[in-house]
Amino acid sequence: MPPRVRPSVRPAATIPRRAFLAGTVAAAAGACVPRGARSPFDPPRPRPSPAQLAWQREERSLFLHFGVNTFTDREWGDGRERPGIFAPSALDAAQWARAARDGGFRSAILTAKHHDGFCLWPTATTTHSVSASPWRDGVGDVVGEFVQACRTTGLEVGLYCSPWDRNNPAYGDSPRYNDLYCEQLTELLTRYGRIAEVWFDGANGEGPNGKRQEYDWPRFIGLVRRLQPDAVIFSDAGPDVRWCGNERGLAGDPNWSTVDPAAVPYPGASGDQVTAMLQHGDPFGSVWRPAETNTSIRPGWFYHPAEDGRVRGVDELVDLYFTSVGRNSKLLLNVPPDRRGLLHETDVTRLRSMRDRLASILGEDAAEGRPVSWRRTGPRAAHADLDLGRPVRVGVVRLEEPIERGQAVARYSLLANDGGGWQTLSRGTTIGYAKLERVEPATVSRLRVVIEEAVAEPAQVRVRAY
Ligand code: FUL
Repeated sequence: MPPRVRPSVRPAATIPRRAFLAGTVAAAAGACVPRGARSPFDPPRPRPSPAQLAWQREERSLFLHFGVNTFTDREWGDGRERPGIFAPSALDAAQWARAARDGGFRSAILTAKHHDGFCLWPTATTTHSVSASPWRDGVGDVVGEFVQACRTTGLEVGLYCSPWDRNNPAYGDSPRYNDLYCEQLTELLTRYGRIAEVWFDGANGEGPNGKRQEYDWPRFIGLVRRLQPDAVIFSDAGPDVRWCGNERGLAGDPNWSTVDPAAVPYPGASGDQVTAMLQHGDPFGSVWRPAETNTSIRPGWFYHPAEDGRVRGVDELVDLYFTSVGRNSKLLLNVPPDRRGLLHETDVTRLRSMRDRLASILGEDAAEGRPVSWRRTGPRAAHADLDLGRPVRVGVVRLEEPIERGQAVARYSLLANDGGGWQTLSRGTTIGYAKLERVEPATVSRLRVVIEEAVAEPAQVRVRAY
């Protein structure tokens, strides 16, 4: 039998994984990477599924928090809201979808049910839904209109259905509520065609019987797999996509798309080790579970008139792109519909300006079509040399690993040459899907990426220069 322990990933000189995760992740990510060739007995390193790959390539997804909280001015409803208060005066999901598309977003995720339990679709599982509201005379379906608008606009569809339900009398009576929740998922995943992402929040509370609800996660995940086999499932614990560990819009640096699944055993798990794993992943993790970076364009997730003057500015939105997509993650930006059922004009304008600004920064790739020479300098080290062919002013460099083959780079330097020798522009840790480096603008004619450490043989890195 081949040895079960892989000497190439557990050499005596490296820091044990627990210590690595305990707090020194950023500093240790490069330092603890083992050297030497992989054993032929090693299992292949994790790679993304086609659905995970498609999910990552969308780069930007719009999050829409909408429901009774929109009308009560709260963030968390207590479940006692009257369905009659849900009365958007001019709901137009096509406006949401256009704003997303015009902002450069390729998918959108709607809160079909938030913690208050109010369902935005006509459900057979409860009377606490749009059917009991005056909107569209009680025959409307927000989920249906949202899905239709996304299809027309060419956006992929995602749905958030909160397991925590502060309205449902069965909540806390664990098997009974799990049955009901599965019925809700079944309605959502069978009535609306293809769903690309199912978003599970880990919030968990007590029901009216004073008991804490025990969610049957394996059952929920199995159901989604059966009904929407091509969807990615998001939660703290994946299984396909993980939370990035904060709601400020900051993916980790380093950020590995591989994780140790045992470190975050269920959605809502907490602790330092959980936070570290969510933020940074694990270079030796056994599963591919990239991080999604969710944050809001406003202070709250739901619309509050008092926050109309506190919508994030364009500079901040562009920064978010750099700290999410630019750190091997995906940006899930929340833009909440208001009481009319429309995205506020300020937010729509900001989305458009964000796209324009990003297009002006990243519109022209000076490296497009230019020759790159890739040279291995060791089993886990390499150089990529890019000849720009002429002196070019460069302020942003985008590096990409071909992640369909996994993620390997743990530490690199970016160098530039203006004819007078090599100067270091920046140093970094992981690359993955994309690493965006904002550098002191300089006129250069050649760029070099020095891969100094990697956890496996690195595949040729793509370099773009703006
Ligand atoms: C959290 C929820 O409690 C918030 O209300 C919001 O939906 C956010 C995206 O997830 O866990």
